[in-house]
Amino acid sequence: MSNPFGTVPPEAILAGDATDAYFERTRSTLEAAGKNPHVVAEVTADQFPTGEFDVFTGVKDVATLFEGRSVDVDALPDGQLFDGGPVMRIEGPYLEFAELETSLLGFLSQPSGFATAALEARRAAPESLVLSFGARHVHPSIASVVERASLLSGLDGFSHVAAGEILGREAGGTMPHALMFCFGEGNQDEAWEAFDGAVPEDVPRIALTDTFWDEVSESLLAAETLGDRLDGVRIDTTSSRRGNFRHIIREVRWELDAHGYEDVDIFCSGGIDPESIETLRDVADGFGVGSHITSAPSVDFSLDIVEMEGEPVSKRGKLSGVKEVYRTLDGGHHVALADRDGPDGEALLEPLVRDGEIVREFDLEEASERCLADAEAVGFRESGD
Ligand code: PCP
Repeated sequence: MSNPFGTVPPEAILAGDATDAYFERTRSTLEAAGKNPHVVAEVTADQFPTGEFDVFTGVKDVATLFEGRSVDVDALPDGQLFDGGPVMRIEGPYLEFAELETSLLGFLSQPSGFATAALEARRAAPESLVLSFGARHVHPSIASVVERASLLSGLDGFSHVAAGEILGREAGGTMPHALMFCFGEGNQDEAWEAFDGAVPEDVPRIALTDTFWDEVSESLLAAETLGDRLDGVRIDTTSSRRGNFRHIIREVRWELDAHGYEDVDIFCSGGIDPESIETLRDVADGFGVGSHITSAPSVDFSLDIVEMEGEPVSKRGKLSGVKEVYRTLDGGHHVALADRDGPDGEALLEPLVRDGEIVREFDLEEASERCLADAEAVGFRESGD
């Protein structure tokens, strides 16, 4: 099939063509010089712990990248948190993987950034429904990367349909403002009734109630229109009209309760971030989070050779020698030389590839459980309570 969107195809990535040109020059030079040293390289963001943890993911794609290459790779498990030191170690002849550096860092950096931001949202309201709504902010070819990172970090669901097919999970969602406009102002009840009549029974009846009138009026109208069939209202008030958003949500809750609609939940979306989730979590039942996740900075991973033909080496400012990282008993992250005694705790780097063969299995649910348990262990962005 042709590639109308100009994205780099999987074959180019696997072949090592998705690389920076200087790696191709390096290959030419080393081959001309008859050099192909045995090296150990490590992927690291910060050399020493900084006090800020990030979530590690993308490791499954890196395993696929290295399949069939004569190297050994060790890495943190998918979903593990880290704070300094290596997240991955590659050992073998340098020319077995020189050109892969660009793609392997890309496979790790952006998804780990998405997952870290999603975990911030998750931890801001552990008891609330939190959904990923941000697929529209990224190139569609990586929407599944956003949604997978969101699930890894414990979000309850996501909106992107094709990502759902890839991940084996159904996308969620109810209605956009476009649907409300198609029925028009004054006909909101018709829009919600038509929706209720048209979509499958297992789709929650969440009415969008901020389009034409104030949020209280539309929410009460939705409740009167659908009665017991209404599960909730979604309020996506544009930021310029928000004033005090917490007050608006409390007012909607009050009036729904006052009119006997205590069972109608309130969902918030539009510019929702961990701070607003913390502010709203006691008055709203759920949140749709988009740009906070999709605008997350990539984790600034780099790959460095730390051992050359058995001897420790490093660039200035980096740390030489093969390292191990540990989760200490008090939830700390410790970096040490791998051939020395480590602290009390768990060594975190595990075999991923052995002589070109993938030696690990990947399970998203298991990785998500690991992520949430480790977030608890290290006190990741503890929320105010
Ligand atoms: C919601 C919101 C943002 C979307 C979700 C992502 O869309 O207005 O555009 O949230 P973010 O602000 O956290 O990135 P809808 O209300 O469904 O948008 P529409 O106006 O298309 O109905």
